[in-house]
Amino acid sequence: MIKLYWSPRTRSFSALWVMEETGQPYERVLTDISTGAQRTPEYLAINPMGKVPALQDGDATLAESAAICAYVAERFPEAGLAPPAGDPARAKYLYWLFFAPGCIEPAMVQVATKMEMNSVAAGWGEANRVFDVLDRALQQGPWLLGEKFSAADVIVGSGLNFAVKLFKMVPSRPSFDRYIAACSARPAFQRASVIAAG
Ligand SMILES: N[C@@H](CCC(=O)N[C@@H](CS)C(=O)NCC(=O)O)C(=O)O
Repeated sequence: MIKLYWSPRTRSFSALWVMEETGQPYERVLTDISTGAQRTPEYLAINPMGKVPALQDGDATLAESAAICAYVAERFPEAGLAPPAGDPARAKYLYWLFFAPGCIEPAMVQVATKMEMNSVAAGWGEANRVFDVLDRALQQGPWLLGEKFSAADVIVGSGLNFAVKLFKMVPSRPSFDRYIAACSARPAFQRASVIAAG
């Protein structure tokens, strides 16, 4: 059975949410970062970065929330969380899956730290541009791929929920509020929220 290494109130949320979306059984292995459990030799053998979440599926082991979302979507195709190979919708799916760690995450750090960067050199440009691009995409909705919910919504929705609603780091916008409300209405999101609260 899949093992999901997680810690309460962390980025583990997206991994919990995507597993809950599949409806498949999985074992949750509490790796409480407040106790330093992420720095034991046993856990570092699973994720040498010493970060949660991480996932083990037989001989397959991986970390990084977006990669976990992609892996789980492909592992359980019957859950319909990713357009299949060859489907043109896969282009947008991959775009948003990579946009989350590549642009949204650093934009959130930039907002939180007020870090100044040359926007030509910074891969995400700058925070306002990232949120403007996301805003325009979400104005169409209801999901990033239109009518079809996907694992890209899990990773982008988790990040926005964290940055806009929970931590209020990023100013809200009507499209963000609508999207976060749609994500929060999903039963799998709600189950993951209860688990993630610890
Ligand atoms: N890039 C990683 C980041 C994971 C991450 O930063 N996890 C934090 C909790 S939100 C963590 O494990 N911190 C523990 C530590 O650094 O010791 C991902 O997206 O999964």
